[in-house]
Amino acid sequence: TAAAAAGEVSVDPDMDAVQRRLMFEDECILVDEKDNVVGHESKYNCHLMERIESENLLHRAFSVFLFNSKYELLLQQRSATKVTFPLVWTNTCCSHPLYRESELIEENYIGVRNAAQRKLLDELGIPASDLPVDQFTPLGRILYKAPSDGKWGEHELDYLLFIVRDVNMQPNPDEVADAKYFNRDQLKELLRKADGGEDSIKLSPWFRLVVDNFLFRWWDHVEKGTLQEVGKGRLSL
Ligand code: DMA
Ligand code: MN
Repeated sequence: TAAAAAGEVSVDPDMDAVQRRLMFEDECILVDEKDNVVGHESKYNCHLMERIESENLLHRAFSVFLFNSKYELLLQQRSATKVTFPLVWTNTCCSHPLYRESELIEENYIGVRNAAQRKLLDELGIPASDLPVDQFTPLGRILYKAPSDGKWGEHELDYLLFIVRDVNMQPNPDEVADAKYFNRDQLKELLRKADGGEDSIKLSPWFRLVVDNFLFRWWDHVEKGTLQEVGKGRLSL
């Protein structure tokens, strides 16, 4: 309603209008630590540290890692207007499956695949026709909690989806400040810069978790075409 919208504006006067709209329009899926759906809540409330701590709110998310046919990984730098983790470098695309029929389907990970296809178009302008949903390989999911600043943060059960595909893209400046393909050496250079505090390069906490625990091993499987073997029977990390 208009009154609610006015209230929302006065609470966070500096929030970017596009991001504000998504904060209230997007309804995230609340889960327990075993990924059973236990409810739903606005994106806004799901990312308020106070609500996360007081109600132990945990929501379902996904992280896409897209490689081209040269086996380079597409990374993005989040836009300056993102409410959580502005300007950090991270994997290709992250977001949340929403509390709607098409994105709640658990069979064969169809819900998270549909959400991934939706957000790769929204954030990077990659046409859905370049991203058949059956091409996403789910490799696991991670549970993590990470504050962004004092007020905002993440507490997610995050599905990791890998895909090898040459795509067209047209990044959306509301979401993405920069997008670039990295080979292994270029990524290692980025990690060195981030670790050295150089060039004010910051990485997202969830990307860092994946880099430190899985990424380079899984990259071998990307190159060998054996990603299916990684996924087998171990979708809980
Ligand atoms: C949320 O990403 C998901 C993860 C894995 C951090 P996000 O903040 O980019 O979500 P959205 O794109 O919906 O704002
Ligand atoms: Mn989230």
